[in-house]
Amino acid sequence: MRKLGLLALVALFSLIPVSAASAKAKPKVEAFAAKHHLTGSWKGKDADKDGLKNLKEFKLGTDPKKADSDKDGLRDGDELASGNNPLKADTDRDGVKDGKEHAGTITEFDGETITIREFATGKTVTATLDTECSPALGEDDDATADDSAFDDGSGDSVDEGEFFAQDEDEDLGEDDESCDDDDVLETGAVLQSAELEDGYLTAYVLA
Ligand SMILES: [Ca+2]
Ligand SMILES: [Ca+2]
Ligand SMILES: [Ca+2]
Repeated sequence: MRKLGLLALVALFSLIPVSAASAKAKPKVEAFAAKHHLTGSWKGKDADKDGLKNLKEFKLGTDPKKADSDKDGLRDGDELASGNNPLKADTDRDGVKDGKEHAGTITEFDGETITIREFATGKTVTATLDTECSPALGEDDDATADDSAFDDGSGDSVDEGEFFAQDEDEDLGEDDESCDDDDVLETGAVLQSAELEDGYLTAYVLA
C-alpha cells in the first residue's frame, strides 16, 4: 500500500509542470491581445501598418500599435528589412540611431532604371542611373567639397546634383572612369542615405 501511494504521488507531481506549461502558453498571446486591444482575427492583421503582422509583433516583442517601437526613425518592418533590431534604437551602437543610417531599400533595378523605397516616407522613387562617378570619389577622405550635397560623416563627399550609388568600400574610388556600381545595386540592397534634390537622387548603398 505504501509503495503504491508513493507511485501515485510521483505521477501526480510529474503531471503538474506539463499542465502548467500548456496553461501558460495560451494566456501569453491572449494577454498580448488584451493589452493592445486586439480583437477578432487580429493575428493576421497589421494594426500599425509597419509591415509586420500583429502575431509577428507578438513574437518579436514589438508594439503592434506603434509603427516604430524603439523610436529610432525606422518602422518595425523596415528594421527587419535592413537587418536592424526593432527594439534597439542604435543597433550597432555607434551613436547614430538606426533611422539615420538606413534611408531605404532598392525595390527594383534593371541595370538602368532604379526604384527605391524610402523608409521614412514609405514612398518609392524611380530614377535613371547615371553611371558616371563623382570626381570627388577617390580623393582624400576628408570632406573638402564645400558644395557637397551630402556628408554622411564618414568623410566621403558627393558633388551636388549627381546621381550615383556607391558602397562603403573605398576601393571604388580608385577608378573614376568606371565605378563598380552594379555590384552593389541589387534588389533588396539597403541604402545608407538617399537624397532627392532638383530631380537628382544621390544615394549610398550599404556594403
Ligand atoms: Ca504591425
Ligand atoms: Ca509595430
Ligand atoms: Ca532599431
